[in-house]
Amino acid sequence: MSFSDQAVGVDKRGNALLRGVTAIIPARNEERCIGEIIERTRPFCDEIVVVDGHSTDRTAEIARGFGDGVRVVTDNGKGKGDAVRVGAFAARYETVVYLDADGSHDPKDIPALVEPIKKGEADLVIGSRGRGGSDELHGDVEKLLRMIGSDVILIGINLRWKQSLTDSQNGFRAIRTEVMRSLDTKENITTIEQEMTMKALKKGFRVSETPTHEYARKYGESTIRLRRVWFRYIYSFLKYLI
Ligand SMILES: Nc1nc2c(ncn2[C@@H]2O[C@H](COP(=O)(O)OP(=O)(O)O)[C@@H](O)[C@H]2O)c(=O)[nH]1
Ligand SMILES: [Mg+2]
Repeated sequence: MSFSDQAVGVDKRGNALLRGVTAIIPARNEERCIGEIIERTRPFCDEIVVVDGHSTDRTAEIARGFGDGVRVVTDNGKGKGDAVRVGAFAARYETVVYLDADGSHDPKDIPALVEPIKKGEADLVIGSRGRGGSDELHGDVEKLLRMIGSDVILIGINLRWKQSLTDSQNGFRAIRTEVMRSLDTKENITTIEQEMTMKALKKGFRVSETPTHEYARKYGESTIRLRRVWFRYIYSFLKYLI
């Protein structure tokens, strides 16, 4: 039995929206949260693929313990972007939805992300923190610099492809599996999200967004260090802009 047989996610008219959805959860050393995230995600998809980033804790073991409907694959040890790509090729259903293993994303938002794809109105749907709010984007100098950088990139994307997006970076997003596979993504770190957004637009796919709230990571710390990645954000932005 797939999870969607017991799905609780339905649209306003009571139609099940969730058939054909693989939830992909990149996870590295998230043993404290991964079980809860899997549990909360199962009602909203047919299968879950946990992409383990060579965790040294019990992340993979906990995920495997769920058995049927939860598969664990291992990334190539290059970063979250690589994990996102590996997940897309491991998926068995026609729509994939990405969410983090740290409690930042609420699985209850999955139906809203998937709905425009199921209706044939979009190929990529980004969860917008601009419209849904974030507990992680504001409050210190590093976050301010991150905000400024991501806004500059966002404005560039909107101008280049005549869009009115409010978030080009959020990892919480749904995309048609074959579209994701066709984008030929190259980024190995979190620059994968802007690459995915830009390449989808460049290839003429329909990109839309839906408000989703970003919660503070439940345990531990973000692995992203601005001083190590800022150059890659600017370089890859310019590279895919042309
Ligand atoms: N498979 C895999 N997952 C990763 C890797 N790096 C981060 N993640 C996961 O990607 C998600 C987002 O990472 P996080 O450090 O919270 O980044 P932030 O939310 O942008 O601050 C979390 O679920 C992490 O466990 C990696 O190298 N491989
Ligand atoms: Mg996080």
